[in-house]
Amino acid sequence: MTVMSSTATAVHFHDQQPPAASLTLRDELLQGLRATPKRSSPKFFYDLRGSELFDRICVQPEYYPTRMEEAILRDAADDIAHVVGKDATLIELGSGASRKVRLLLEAVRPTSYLGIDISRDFLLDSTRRLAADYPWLDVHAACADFSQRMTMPSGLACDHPVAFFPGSSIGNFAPEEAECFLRGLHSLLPSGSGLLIGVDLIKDEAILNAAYNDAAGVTAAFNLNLLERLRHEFEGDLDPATFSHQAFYNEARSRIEMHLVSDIDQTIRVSGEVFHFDQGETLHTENSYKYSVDGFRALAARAGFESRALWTDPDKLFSIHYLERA
Ligand code: AVI
Repeated sequence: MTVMSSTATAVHFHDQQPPAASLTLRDELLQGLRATPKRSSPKFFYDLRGSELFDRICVQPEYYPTRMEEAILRDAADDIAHVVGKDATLIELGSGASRKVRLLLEAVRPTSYLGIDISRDFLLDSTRRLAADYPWLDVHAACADFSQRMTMPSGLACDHPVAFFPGSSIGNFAPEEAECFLRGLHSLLPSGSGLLIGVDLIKDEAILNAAYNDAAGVTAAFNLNLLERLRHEFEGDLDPATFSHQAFYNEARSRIEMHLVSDIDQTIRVSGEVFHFDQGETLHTENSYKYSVDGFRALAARAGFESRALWTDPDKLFSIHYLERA
C-alpha cells in the first residue's frame, strides 16, 4: 500500500486499487460477458466520466433518492449526531463527491473522515475539497473496491468507527451479497461500531420506473458509457450506437433492472475475445434492490447489526438506518 500525504491539501491517500486493466477486473468483465444471460457488475460504470454522469443523475427531477436522503440528513443531523456520539471516525463507503457527508460534519464533529472510492481522480479531487473546507478534520482517502475485503489504512485513528454508506448503494448488491457484505463490515469493525446506511424503499412502480428513465437521458448516458469504457480500457471493438438503454422495475424481485439492449444482431470484441449478441439480447448491467424497513432490518440482523434508529421522509420514499455492530 502506498501512502502519500500532501500538506497542500492535507489528505492522506491510501492506494488499495487494483490497476484499471488488471487481470482480476478484466477476468471479471470477460466472465460476465461469457455468461448466459450476459451481465456486468455495476462497479464498471464508475470511471471518471461514469462518476460525473452519476453525479448528474442525482440532480435529475425524477431521481428522488438523492433529494430525499439529503433532506432526511439535513433534518435529522442533530438526532444522528446524538446517536453516533462523540469522537467518531466516519468511514464513507463509495464516497464519490463526498457531498452527503457535508450535511453531517458540523453536527457530528467526527475526529477523522475516511472516504473510500474506486474512482481515484474523483476521490482525490473531492477529499481535497473536503479537507480545504473543514480544516479541523483529519481527512483520509483510500482508493479501493469496497465490495472486496478491505483493511483499515494505517495512521487512521479509529476509536469509534462509524461506517457511512449512503445512496442506497447496498441495493446494488443482491440481498444475499448485501448480507455477505455486511458480514464483511462486521468482521472489519469492533463491537459497538456504527453503521449509518441509506436504503431505498419499495414504492409505486411508476415512481421507480421514472427515476431510472429520466427525460434528459442522463441515466441512459450513464448506462451506455459502460460501452465507451469497454472500448477505451478493455480493447473493445464495438459501436455504442448499436445498443440502447433499458430500465424497468421487476416487482417479483423488488428491484430495478438496467440492461444494454443490442439493437441489431452483431458480434463484438472485448480484450481480443468475440461475443455474439442477437438482436434484442441484453447485457444486464445493474440491479437496484428496494426494501421494506422490516425487510432491511431482518437482513442486517442476520449479518450481526442491530437496529438503533431510523429516519424516513414523510412520503416514505427513502430510509436511513443507524445500526450497531453487535
Ligand atoms: C449508486 N446506486 C445506488 C444507484 C441506484 O439507484 O441504484 C445507481 C444508479 N443507477 C442508475 N441510476 C442510479
